[in-house]
Amino acid sequence: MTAAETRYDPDNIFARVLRGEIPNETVAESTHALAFRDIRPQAPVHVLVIPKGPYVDAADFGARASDEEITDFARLLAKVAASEGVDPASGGSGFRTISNAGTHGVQEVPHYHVHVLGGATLGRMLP
Ligand code: D5M
Repeated sequence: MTAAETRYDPDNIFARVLRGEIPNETVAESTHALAFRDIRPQAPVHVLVIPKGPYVDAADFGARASDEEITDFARLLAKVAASEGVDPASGGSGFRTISNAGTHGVQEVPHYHVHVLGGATLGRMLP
């Protein structure tokens, strides 16, 4: 097993969601990814998109996932933005994606996920 694979905790909350041990409110699903509502929503639309594979964060996903998994993940995220009505390309008012990593990123769940936030004007985080 590589160091990156060893770093992945197979009992993290989202691994348990993927195994069906913890219920989730699924929004959309694809071969390699799952989208479900955040349990502590920070905006009217707050969906988490996660790969089904064991990746810790965005860098780990980009380094180890297959092209097929990466494409599938990006396509599911786009599908969620459209189905949640926030994609500007289909008349929505916009959204934000955030992915926290590690200690400085204040990542709570060590399974790669992208937050899709929208449904209201969000506060600016960068100047
Ligand atoms: O944030 C992790 C996010 O995951 C945080 O917004 C709460 C959410 N969360 C935690 N447990 C669950 C379950 N069981 N279902 C749905 N959402 C959940 P981050 O800091 O990016 O790691």
